[in-house]
Amino acid sequence: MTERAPTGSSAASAPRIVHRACPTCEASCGLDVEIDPKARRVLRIEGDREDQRSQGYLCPKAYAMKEIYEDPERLKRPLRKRPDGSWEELDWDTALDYAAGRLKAIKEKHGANANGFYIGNPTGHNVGGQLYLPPLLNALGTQRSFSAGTMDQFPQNVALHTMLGEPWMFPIPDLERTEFFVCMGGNPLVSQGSLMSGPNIKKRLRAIVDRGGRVVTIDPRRTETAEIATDHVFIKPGSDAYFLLSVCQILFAEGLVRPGRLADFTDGIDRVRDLAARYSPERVADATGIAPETTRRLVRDFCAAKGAWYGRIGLCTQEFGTLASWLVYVVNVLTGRLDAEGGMLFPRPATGRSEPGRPVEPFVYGRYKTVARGIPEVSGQIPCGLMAEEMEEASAGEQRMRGFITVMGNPVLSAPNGERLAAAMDELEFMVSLDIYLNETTRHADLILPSTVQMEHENYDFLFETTSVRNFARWSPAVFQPEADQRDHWRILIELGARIAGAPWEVVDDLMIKGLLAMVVGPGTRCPNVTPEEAFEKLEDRHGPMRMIGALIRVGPYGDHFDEKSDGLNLRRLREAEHGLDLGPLDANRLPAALPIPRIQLAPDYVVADLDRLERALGERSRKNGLVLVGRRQIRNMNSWLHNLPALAKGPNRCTLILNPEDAKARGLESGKLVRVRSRVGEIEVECVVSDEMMPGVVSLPHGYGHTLSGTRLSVAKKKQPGACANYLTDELALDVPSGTHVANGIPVEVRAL
Ligand SMILES: Nc1nc2c(c(=O)[nH]1)N[C@H]1C(S)=C(S)[C@@H](COP(=O)(O)OP(=O)(O)OC[C@H]3O[C@@H](n4cnc5c(=O)[nH]c(N)nc54)[C@H](O)[C@@H]3O)O[C@H]1N2
Ligand SMILES: Nc1nc2c(c(=O)[nH]1)N[C@H]1C(S)=C(S)[C@@H](COP(=O)(O)OP(=O)(O)OC[C@H]3O[C@@H](n4cnc5c(=O)[nH]c(N)nc54)[C@H](O)[C@@H]3O)O[C@H]1N2
Ligand code: SF4
Ligand SMILES: [Mo]
Repeated sequence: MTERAPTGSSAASAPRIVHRACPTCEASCGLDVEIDPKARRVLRIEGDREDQRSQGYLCPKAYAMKEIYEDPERLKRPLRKRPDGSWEELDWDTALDYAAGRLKAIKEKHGANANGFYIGNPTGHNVGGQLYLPPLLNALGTQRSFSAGTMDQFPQNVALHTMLGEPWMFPIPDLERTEFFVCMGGNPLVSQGSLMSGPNIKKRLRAIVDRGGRVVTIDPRRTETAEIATDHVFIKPGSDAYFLLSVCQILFAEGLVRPGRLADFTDGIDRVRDLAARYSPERVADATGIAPETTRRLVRDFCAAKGAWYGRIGLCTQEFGTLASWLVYVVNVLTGRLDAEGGMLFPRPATGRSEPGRPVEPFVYGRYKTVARGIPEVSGQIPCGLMAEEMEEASAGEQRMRGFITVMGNPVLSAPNGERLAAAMDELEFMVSLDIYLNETTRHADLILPSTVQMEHENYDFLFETTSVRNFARWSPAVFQPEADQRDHWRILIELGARIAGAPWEVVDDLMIKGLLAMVVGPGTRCPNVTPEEAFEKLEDRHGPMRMIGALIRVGPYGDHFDEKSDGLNLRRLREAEHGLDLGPLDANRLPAALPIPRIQLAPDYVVADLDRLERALGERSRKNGLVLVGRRQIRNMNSWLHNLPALAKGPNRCTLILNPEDAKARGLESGKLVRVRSRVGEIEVECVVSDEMMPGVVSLPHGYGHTLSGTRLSVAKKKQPGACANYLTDELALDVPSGTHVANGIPVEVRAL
């Protein structure tokens, strides 16, 4: 439980409106949630017109929070699997003792690495989930650390870490002031903007066009975003690094390199020139499918405007994800667009995570390797698709993973080769899932620990304040008090960790906050006149994530510095701002002060080394002519987990394979036909749609479906949107080598009529 009643809970039981942010995607729209407190029902959800960030905007997924809260199949109490496969409810103490006991016994008998964990995506939407992983992970002490990151942004983390010394300081397009927005491998009209968080991206992109600017999409599919863009360029999947090198080559060859003030603190510009020299647009045209003249014109036009060049997941989860992600940043530096108005800017989160003077955390890799295949760790991550072989006795032998924890993740549907993973999970000695559904993954667990859901706990947008198109700070209240025997996610994490470590959780929690305060107040900090002890006494909450957020905010760039700045921000003021706090447009010229290292490394050795692999693949790429599969997001999905909600699952089957008319004709296919799609690892059957929105040679399929397995409690998903699982086709052995990220885009497939 949070240590605090939701705002207004003392008020009468008449229907009333609670303002809070939608937690479902990065946009963080403000909502008016009208509730009947007595009946504990949500009567209505609308966009909050007074919200400083979203001004009334919402999308159909705004209802997800209500429908999850009301879903009769959502779990509220711990479930333990009986030997016959049926489930029994447990009380929390029994469940947590049981989980901690089993994990600890495995650790003691086989060593820390005999346990492993997987962290899923909703963690990023839950402040307690982010702040309270350390007590659990430290207690486990295992190197077997997996997350959805290696199916997502991890190449960007690696590129940023090696270039800027900081993996999580993402440059964000300055949509409000840019005149020329290049969007590669992202479909913000549907994803609502990722690492470019802001409500109503459609309006923001339209505004660029309306003020005479250009929006250019570069994607193997003519996406929803392309429909409102001024230009669309088809590109062959996985070839972005060649294309971006040719962009660099043109910049140097045509004298367009103008880093401006960045030149004063950037190393490696000449090295980039030398590396790019051989990649003329003519040389890479076969590999990319882009005519040299198109590239040249694009580069010249971009340089003539205040442009921002952006790449997202289509550039990450591909064969050369790190190179492509790196090169996007390189183009922004060479053209002086990084850290410049209208270009790519760095947010200034209220919790102070991009302030000057942070310690350097060096980029590390290769300290240990996976057992089965010897794949090196990168910054503590190993590719999530390799979980299966690390569990299998046949692959990892005596050193296999025996205990396993999933935290808000559904890797059977979300990670590569889900069928192999599902089978491997049954070899585990013990598996516990922190999850609210009995789904394709958690059905393999021995124990499920379900947290409260967003309607039942407060939240702070801790991740998205670092990825937003405007600076903002947003606290959200709990709308309903949870039932007495429900647990917040952070409490489950810390109680489990504390039990494994053998300490009371309250003690662990106090140690965490005291450790934090010792770093952020006192001599040599921005709050030199406050001692950690004084600061501790001044914190508003007694326990939990908001106590930590309160501390960070008070010492942050807008903070009250523990009462030294009378109009500064603190937790009380944050909580009073029921429509959120807009903290202004992103600032330019934050570098180099905001970097933990003195100079930008434009050509880091670690990343550059992968150019050999890229060069070797060039000849091969030009010769390839089979079909390749790419992913697609849809407005009513969020990865795998909204399909059990009636409002979002209704309508016709959405799990369709889109292919180009030429490719359809060659296979005798037309829209509505069932097809069999086969890859190295598996095959699925789906309905096809024929459309010239696809580039010839490329087919597109959404992920997160495949709700056909037995033993789950997802009756709506099973009935309304079962679909088939794209990740039964994703090859877990295909990796972007420098980051260990999987290739979800550009998978060779065969498609045949059924
Ligand atoms: N082929 C292909 N695969 C992909 C992608 C792709 O583009 N193509 N995208 C990848 C990306 S970017 C991502 S981020 C991953 C996502 O991968 P995952 O995070 O593994 O998958 P999700 O479907 O987001 O699963 C979320 C889980 O969290 C649970 N959950 C939701 N809310 C709560 C809550 O409040 N409390 C608790 N305890 N549990 C909750 C849900 O029940 C579900 O089991 O998928 C990746 N997989
Ligand atoms: N509605 C909805 N919104 C979501 C999600 C969701 O599931 N549903 N998921 C959330 C999550 S977890 C994430 S990470 C973000 C992702 O946000 P986005 O990155 O915007 O995700 P997508 O919509 O999958 O867009 C990826 C695009 O890359 C293209 N592409 C594929 N391969 C290549 C390639 O090799 N090169 C290029 N240039 N393009 C390529 C695809 O055709 C697709 O249009 O979205 C978030 N928002
Ligand atoms: S755009 Fe995202 S944050 Fe806004 S209502 Fe839709 S799901 Fe919620
Ligand atoms: Mo993601």
